[in-house]
Amino acid sequence: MKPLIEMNRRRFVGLGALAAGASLLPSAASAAEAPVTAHSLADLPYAFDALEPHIDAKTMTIHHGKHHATYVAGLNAALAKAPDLAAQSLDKLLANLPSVTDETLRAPLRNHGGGHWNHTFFWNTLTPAGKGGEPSEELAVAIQAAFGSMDGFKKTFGEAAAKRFGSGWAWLVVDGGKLKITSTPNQDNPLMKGLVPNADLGTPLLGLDVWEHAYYLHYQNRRADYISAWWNIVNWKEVSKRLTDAG
Ligand code: MN3
Repeated sequence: MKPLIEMNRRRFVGLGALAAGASLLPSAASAAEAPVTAHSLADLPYAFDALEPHIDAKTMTIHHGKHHATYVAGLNAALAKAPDLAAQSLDKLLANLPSVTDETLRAPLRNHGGGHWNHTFFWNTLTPAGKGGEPSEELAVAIQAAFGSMDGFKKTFGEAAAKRFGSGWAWLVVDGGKLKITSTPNQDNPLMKGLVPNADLGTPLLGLDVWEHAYYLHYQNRRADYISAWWNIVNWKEVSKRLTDAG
């Protein structure tokens, strides 16, 4: 799979760049010793109100500008203490988390790195209603093979999202050419091999954020209504492309 986050990364090398990125860095001295790679928050690929009425503008504004931004800042703060890891793509970093033995480092990388990856993936999974197209033939055939029908797929995926206790995500992944539905707690995701128990891991194609911050302002406790509305804004062109890219 192509690294998702590469396009969002900036490399701070000179003193001028240091000034611009100073708040992300532990100190000018350590950044001057070696180039420090910092992750940044990309703009949404659509306006904050573009997903209405299914996801409201205020939820999108806070979700992106506060929640996602916090994950980016937390990831950069953790990587500032581990410059050897900062050189890796985020995809690789998450896949290699079990090799990070210092739990005080691994926990923020897992929570904030997962949060950054998951939200970037989530924004790109969505598009204004009516613009997402249909699943490609390749994806439609794979859904039929794994779940019997599109309705069967949506039912099983919706159940995984509804049953995730507390905060977490539901996922459609491809693993060895086969589609599977799984869910993860917190900001874990299917890239975190060796860390997530009871999860079917693979290459993520579709992910649904079921943290209350994703829906509570509009839907309050009605997570099921959020899940069913969410299907209206899935970007099937992007999901289909991810299946093709997964090879
Ligand atoms: Mn979220």
